[in-house]
Amino acid sequence: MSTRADDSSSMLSNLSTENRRFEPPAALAAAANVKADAYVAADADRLAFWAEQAGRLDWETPFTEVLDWSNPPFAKWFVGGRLNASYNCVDRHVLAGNGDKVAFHFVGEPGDTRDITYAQLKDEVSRAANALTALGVVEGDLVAIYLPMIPEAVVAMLACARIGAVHTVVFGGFSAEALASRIEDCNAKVVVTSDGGYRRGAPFALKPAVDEAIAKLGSRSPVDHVLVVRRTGQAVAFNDATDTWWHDAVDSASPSHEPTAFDAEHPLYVMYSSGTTGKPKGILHTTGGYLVGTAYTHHAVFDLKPTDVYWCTADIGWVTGHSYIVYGPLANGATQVLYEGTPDSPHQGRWWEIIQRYGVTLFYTAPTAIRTFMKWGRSIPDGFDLSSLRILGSVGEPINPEAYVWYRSVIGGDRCPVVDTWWQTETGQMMISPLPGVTAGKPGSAMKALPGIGADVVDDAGVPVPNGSGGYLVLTQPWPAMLRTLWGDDERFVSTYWEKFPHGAGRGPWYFAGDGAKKDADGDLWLLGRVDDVMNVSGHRLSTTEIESALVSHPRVAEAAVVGASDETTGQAVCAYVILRQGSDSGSSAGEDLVQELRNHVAKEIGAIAKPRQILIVPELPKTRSGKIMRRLLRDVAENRAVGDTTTLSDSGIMDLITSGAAKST
Ligand code: 6R9
Repeated sequence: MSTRADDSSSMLSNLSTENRRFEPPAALAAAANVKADAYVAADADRLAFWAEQAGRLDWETPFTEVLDWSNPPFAKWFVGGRLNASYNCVDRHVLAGNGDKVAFHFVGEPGDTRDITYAQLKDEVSRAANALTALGVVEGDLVAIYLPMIPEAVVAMLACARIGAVHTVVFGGFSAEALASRIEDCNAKVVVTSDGGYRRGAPFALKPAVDEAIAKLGSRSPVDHVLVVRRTGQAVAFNDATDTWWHDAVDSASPSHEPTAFDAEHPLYVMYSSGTTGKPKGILHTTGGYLVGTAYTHHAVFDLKPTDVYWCTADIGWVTGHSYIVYGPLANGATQVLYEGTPDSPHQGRWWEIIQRYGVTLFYTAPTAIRTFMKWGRSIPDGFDLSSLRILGSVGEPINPEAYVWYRSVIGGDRCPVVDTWWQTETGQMMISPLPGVTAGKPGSAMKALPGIGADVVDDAGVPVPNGSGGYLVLTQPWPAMLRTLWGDDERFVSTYWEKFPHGAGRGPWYFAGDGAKKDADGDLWLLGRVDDVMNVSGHRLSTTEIESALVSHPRVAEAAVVGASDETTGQAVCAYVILRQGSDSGSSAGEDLVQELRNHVAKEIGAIAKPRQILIVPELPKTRSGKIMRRLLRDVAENRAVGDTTTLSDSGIMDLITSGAAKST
């Protein structure tokens, strides 16, 4: 984003012309967990509001102060309180008589299924806690978890929390290199892994990457033990000095384990976020505030009722898996689906089949998945009974209005509210989102800050912009699940998030989220993408999100990624990569006409200035494992550079396809 203060209002926009509105269904609104008065209560006394939400948890020792913000940006929430996260997520539900309730309907990709009740989960977590203790893990130790989406991943996380060990989950898709750097940075004593997992119908290996990571670190390796789950049964190299089978250590351990309470600010986990530059940031979350923030938002935004079946499709290695598969939903005693694999294995209706089979009522996924389903066509979901669904969530990227409407109509049968939830690894909990029983949704808008959360859009000087203008998204108040620091790097924590807007109206610094946003005429919020991705074309700031949404609003486009490439005359020029909906031909002769048509379509939707200089029709886009488009790599292609670091790509072959396509078109 440009640094000129007068720039923020020159952002061109087509999104503000969106005028479709979706009122909450009357029955849902009448019975909603959270109603409009929550905003009023939180506005009247924010800290009292959060103190009340803390009452959803069991505290061994009550806290004496809600928030200590005397040394910003270092926050302490629920000061003096003591609790155990694993007890709150598991034991207390069993003690309350819900031991037979299913915690997880696990669905393995090859078709194996397993239902795990809260009572069974308690035994399994207790066994794993005892096994970790036997391996020498004590309070404050770091444990790396490198597993596929299997129940043991959840069990391992909760077992760590139970004994006060700090987990760091590394995506199963990451390389040995990435694993090694995380193990070293956080000094992990134990690694929990598996022989492998299943993806796209085939087994893949994990254990060799752990061996390679440890070998790479050599004498610098902090790892004493590797605990190995047997998932696929493939052959693994076994080092008797360090390696232990999970089924040996855990299955033989006692299923009783007395959890100890820890301070509310005791570290719960470190999650590495691979920014676009520099070494990954180890984002630290602590116990009390994080659990309060995730449990409350899950209760409010998904309106969780005891009979609901909730399914979040995120990987456990992404923060969404931590907050909205493990800690929030389990603290609330939810019944969930946990699915190991991909949406197209063995067929493109796999997810809808799972929803039909388990009667899923609350569904949480990412825009990238929704656009993929749009590309495959509605006849696939139309073949399944999705009538159990009542609320649909979205997270990870801005959801294009067209994708929102498709999701609501095709998946949600025109009856389910869509909750577009904006948040980050750093925020730990949802921050900006509709409430399904309160908000009249606007396709493409995350609407406004949840009760108890302060968000605004400011210009370069930190002054809130008027309605109808854009700028930087900031969070104006501390919140319970906020990151506490970057692991071992307080300085980087302060400089990355808190130095840009240091004097938030005399109330301490405001949190700089790194996202561009806009307030519409009603003051509702539209997220515009990372500020690093904003383009400057002949002095006009253009948001990648808005041009992408204009492209996706064309009936032949399923997905689009837009980047700014340097241009001699305009400073930057708009370059677009487009995936077509299935059935629309992508042959090269039709291609030229279509490209012209799409360029004109953008000009009509936004303005001539936003007309892409170049549009490439591509079969796929480069994405991270959490589904975010890696625009940095597309910028490399657009500017004819060698493609940069691709280690966090979900599929490394994609860049070859795109670069060869780009070469042909020039
Ligand atoms: C939870 C998660 C954070 C970044 C964030 C923003 C983008 C996430 C969004 C969204 C628009 C939404 N983002 N949700 N943008 N609307 N509903 O995604 O965490 O992986 O740390 O990414 O994702 O750019 O700053 P994380």
